[in-house]
Amino acid sequence: MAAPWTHDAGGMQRDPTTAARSGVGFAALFRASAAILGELHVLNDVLIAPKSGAATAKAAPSASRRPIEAPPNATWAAPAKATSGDPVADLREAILGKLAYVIGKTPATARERDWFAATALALRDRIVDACMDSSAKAIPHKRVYYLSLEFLIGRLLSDAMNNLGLVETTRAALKDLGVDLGDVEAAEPDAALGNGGLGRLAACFMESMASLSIPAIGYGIRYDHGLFKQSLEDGWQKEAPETWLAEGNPWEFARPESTYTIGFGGHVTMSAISEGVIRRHWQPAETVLAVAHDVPVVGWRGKHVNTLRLWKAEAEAPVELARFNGGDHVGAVSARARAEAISRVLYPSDSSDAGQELRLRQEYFFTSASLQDLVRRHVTERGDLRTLPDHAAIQLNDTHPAIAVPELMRLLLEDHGLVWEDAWHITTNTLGYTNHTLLPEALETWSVELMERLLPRHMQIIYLINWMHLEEQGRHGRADAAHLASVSLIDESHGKRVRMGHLAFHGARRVNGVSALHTDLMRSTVFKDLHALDTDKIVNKTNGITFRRWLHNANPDLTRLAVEAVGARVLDDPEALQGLADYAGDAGFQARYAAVRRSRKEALARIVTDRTGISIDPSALFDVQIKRIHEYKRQLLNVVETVALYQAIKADPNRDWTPRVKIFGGKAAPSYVQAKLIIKLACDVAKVVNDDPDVAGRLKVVFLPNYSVSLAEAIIPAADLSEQISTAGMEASGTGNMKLALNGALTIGTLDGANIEIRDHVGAENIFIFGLDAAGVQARAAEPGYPAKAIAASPRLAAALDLIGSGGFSPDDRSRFRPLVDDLRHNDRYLLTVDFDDYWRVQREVDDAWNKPKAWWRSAILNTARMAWFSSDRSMREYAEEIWRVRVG
Ligand code: 26V
Repeated sequence: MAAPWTHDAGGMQRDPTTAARSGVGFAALFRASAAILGELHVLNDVLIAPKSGAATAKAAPSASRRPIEAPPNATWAAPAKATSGDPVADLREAILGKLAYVIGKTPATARERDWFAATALALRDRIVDACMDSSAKAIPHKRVYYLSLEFLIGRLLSDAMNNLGLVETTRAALKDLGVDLGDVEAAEPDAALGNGGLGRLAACFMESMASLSIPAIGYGIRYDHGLFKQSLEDGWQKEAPETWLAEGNPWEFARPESTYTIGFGGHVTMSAISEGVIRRHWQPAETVLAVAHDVPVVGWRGKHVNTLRLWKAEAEAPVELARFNGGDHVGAVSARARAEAISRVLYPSDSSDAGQELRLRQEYFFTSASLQDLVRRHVTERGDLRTLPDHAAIQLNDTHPAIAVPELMRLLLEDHGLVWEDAWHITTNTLGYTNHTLLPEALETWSVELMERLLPRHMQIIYLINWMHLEEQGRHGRADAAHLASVSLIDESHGKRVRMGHLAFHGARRVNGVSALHTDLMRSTVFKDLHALDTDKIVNKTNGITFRRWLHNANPDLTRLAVEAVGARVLDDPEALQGLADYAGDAGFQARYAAVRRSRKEALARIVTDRTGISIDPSALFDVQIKRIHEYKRQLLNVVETVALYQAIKADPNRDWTPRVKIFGGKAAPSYVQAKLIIKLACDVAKVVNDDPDVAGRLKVVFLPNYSVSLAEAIIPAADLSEQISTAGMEASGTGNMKLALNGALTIGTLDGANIEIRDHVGAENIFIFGLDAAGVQARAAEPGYPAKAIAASPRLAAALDLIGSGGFSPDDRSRFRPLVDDLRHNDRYLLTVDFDDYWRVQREVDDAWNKPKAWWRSAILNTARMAWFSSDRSMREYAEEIWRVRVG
């Protein structure tokens, strides 16, 4: 039966191809997408992958929570239709109308999911009204275009309600209908269109740009399947497909009228257009359509609405009639499957899938569609493409859209007839590039062979750009081979590969790092020689987080406390949080602050019991490490310290140990074997520790499965201690560190990424810093045999490693964790062994500090008070002024 709401303009879209319904597992889903491209020559239940040739160019419920009290007259969103004068009644009627006429249900038959959709649709109308108001204004002088392969949005309902000032109105309207707002919120699936920090940053930036009234469009991919669902089977991570679109997406508007053709493969022809002037034309062998789907992003107080435009891949001809009529029914739809594979699934890791053709297709697909869209808009609005840099700032979120450099050149040269010099001037004055990692294995490169096959015209343009770039070096007397090899856009050291970071760097007007340390390291390491050519190009833009989501929505009780203490202006101006410092030592305020924490910890304890069966004591110290599982983030350091603590408690059970609950959450890339083994170790340690009566009441270990934005919103307000323990120099910034500190968790961390700036803001006495700094890491890593020396010097570390390595936590498979321990003993690239003793020492300082509640809560309050600078509003203002040169407000 067709869905009752089938495709009305602006209505919900039902996606018929969810893996859930077909029962395809995550790995199979992924294989199927790749196989369609001929990358994996396997038989699968979707299609028979072409053998060769065809792949070539030819062819968690939110924590129960009360909202912050709406200030008087807080309904700042205009109602959608003629009003009765009663906002609650109006919204109630609007929700009922959506339920009946769009969802096709009665209140008696509606499920929570239906109420969610009806509520979202009713609120979307209000957003549209606000949007019509803001778009009725003149064409903005300049727009920001934020190109990102990832937007880790999470749920949108509470953001929308809060920014429209409609939390209480919605609650009351639903209550009239016998429906609980909390249940409705919990029915919204997370839009998990990102892996971690980079994708969440893009979502925070979109919210901040809307709140600051910076005209902006975010461009990305509308993946059918976001980041995989993680379950733990006997402690082993298992992946299942995520199906956020299974019941449609009430926030989005399909825009079939904004469809672009994206080419792949083929060849390049030449024509002489006048004496001595040759034009090249790309003749793609294959084309795919990019169809726009818009999600409105409403800013604080509903004053401004921006758009997140996500592209869906579709085939030009869903069925090839000639083949179908010839009896080749499967072949007749193969092009369709191949086209749609592009927006089928988010790549679930940062580097382990490097080099896969489908990934490059995704990158080019969304970059080309976005550039075609913004070029068309500019031509419509302004006529002359030479003024593009005055009216558009295009930000590349990492190198994923770096193909924008040759693509914008191609559009300007081929489609718009500009000469090279003008096209290059426009390109290099419009693009900005943000780098998010310096880890060598994470820096994108593409083989020249693949680029030539998939994007032959772009490869020609890249060669030409590179030729001019290297010529320029010669003119400045820098033609030595080592220098040229270092700045070249092509790495020739192991086969020919295009360095996407170099390409983005060279094509951008400004290049930025995401914390002060990271930016310094960009200048002194990976981009050293490129930096020397133009020392103004690299700038720092320390990351930020949106306080609307990470304080106001995630922790309404704490927000209410802040409003009561320093006034409602704290909702508009995070700097007002500074006023809390006056109360940091006040016993009454401390008690209220601690009570808020206590209630969040009780809520989290319920979630933990629900999902893992483990019961935890809310009066214990909640020690939290939540982030992707990566060796450089050193979850293993935390687990080894847990084991050492376990041994210490057992050896001296009568000491006055500080009760702790170690809480872990995070996903490992499906193919990242070591990371998955670390999860298994954490789970195996948890089993032994939690079952041991000798440590009962002192130590518990929890690994919460399926970490997500929604789960983060429940964990962060409940955290006492925030683990930010990456090897110094390796975490570009971190943003979880900011969310936790803002909510009053004290940080235990290394001098890495934004931790350094957090220390500078909250004060060295309100943070626990340990370990080597980035320079120390560099020096120590150069000393041969450092792990063996460190282990020999630390009996505590040696004992913990012995217990893990000898099967103390894996009696069923005693050698299970040998690979982890052997790697630490002989390799230890992340210097865990070197930092261990200092980490242990500072953890014991944490224990002592926890036992001095007055000082602890003072520090916690000062953390909240002094984190204002880490608002993504501040980041966005800095980008606007120094990179985009666009007006704020
Ligand atoms: C990390 C790793 C770790 C080792 C294996 C290969 C690999 C590949 C990629 C990455 C990170 C990819 C880019 C990224 O997500 N960077 C994150 O960006 C955040 C927002 O700027 C920042 O806060 C994080 O520190 C940074 O890791």
